[in-house]
Amino acid sequence: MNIVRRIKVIDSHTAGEPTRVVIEGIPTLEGSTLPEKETDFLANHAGLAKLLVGEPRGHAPWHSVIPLPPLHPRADLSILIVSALGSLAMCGHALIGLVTTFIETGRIPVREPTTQVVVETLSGLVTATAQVEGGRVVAVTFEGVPSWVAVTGMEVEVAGRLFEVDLAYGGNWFAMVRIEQTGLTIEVEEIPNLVALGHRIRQKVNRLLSESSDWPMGTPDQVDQLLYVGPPVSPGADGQNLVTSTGLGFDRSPCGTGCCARMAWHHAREEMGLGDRFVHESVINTTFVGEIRAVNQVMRGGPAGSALGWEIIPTITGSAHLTAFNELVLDRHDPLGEGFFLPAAGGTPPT
Ligand code: PYC
Repeated sequence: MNIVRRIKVIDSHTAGEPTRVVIEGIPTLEGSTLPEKETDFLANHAGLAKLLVGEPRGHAPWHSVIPLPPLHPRADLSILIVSALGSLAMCGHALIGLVTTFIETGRIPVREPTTQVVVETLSGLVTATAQVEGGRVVAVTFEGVPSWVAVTGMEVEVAGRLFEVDLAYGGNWFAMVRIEQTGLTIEVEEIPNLVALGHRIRQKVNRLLSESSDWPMGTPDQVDQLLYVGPPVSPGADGQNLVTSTGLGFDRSPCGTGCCARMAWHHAREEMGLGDRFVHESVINTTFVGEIRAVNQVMRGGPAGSALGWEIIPTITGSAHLTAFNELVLDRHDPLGEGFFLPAAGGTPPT
């Protein structure tokens, strides 16, 4: 027998971005808390991330969810999320994919018209509410983690051009860049240029972050993802997002945690307030609907009395669709073993 590992998964996409939910075949992870399980996964089973999402079984944008029995008293289940970026604290599109997969395949008790699931992620507890009609999940709304802006007006120079970058958190950290600054537009033809430019801007941002310890409290040591903030393109949309990173290339969806960060950013700029909704559009014109559900006056790094540094509690609504019931296998003679990651391709940034 040449097959030495078998992993059953269910694949789906959320607004175009793929998610692979593990159903069977992952070894039991040591530890009694989610961070302990993550530590064991990274120390002893890191190759599985490549097998789950790397090539040739996946490719750059794939994210895999590893569901675990609940490790928190208020959770229905706990999850690890892995991608080419490693272990992710939170991922909105993957959460929507997970909830849709579990409900539509009968893995959690279904209640119509709404089913609520509390999921423990490495970024905290996330409550998701699925709208269910005749067993089909029409949409999933999740309440994001407290989202906020740490830094505004960071100036970085790339190829003789100056870019103003802000850093915002929405479950993951994003370097926020207004697309107008780039001379490009968010569209499929420009993706290689935007990925390459995003990479160079992030390199400069990360250098600045590492060179000083004077950044406001809570500022990350580095950012893996960059969000281009664009104006809307389609009727009914309020703005377009393109998230790029070295490992994942670009997000086909508007990016759930990116939407949370973007709404915190608009709130800090006094462009959105409590109760406001925002239709986020992706580069392929799929949408997530965001809302500012609450605003907490928790000053985090910004000057007192300013909206900067306050945190918002966002919600994001989106839909996922199942695409495959799969069994991944590992052939012990395969020279590429458990798989591999390649850097996302990018073109030449504009000069
Ligand atoms: O939807 O939050 C998201 C996400 C993060 C990385 C890729 N997608």
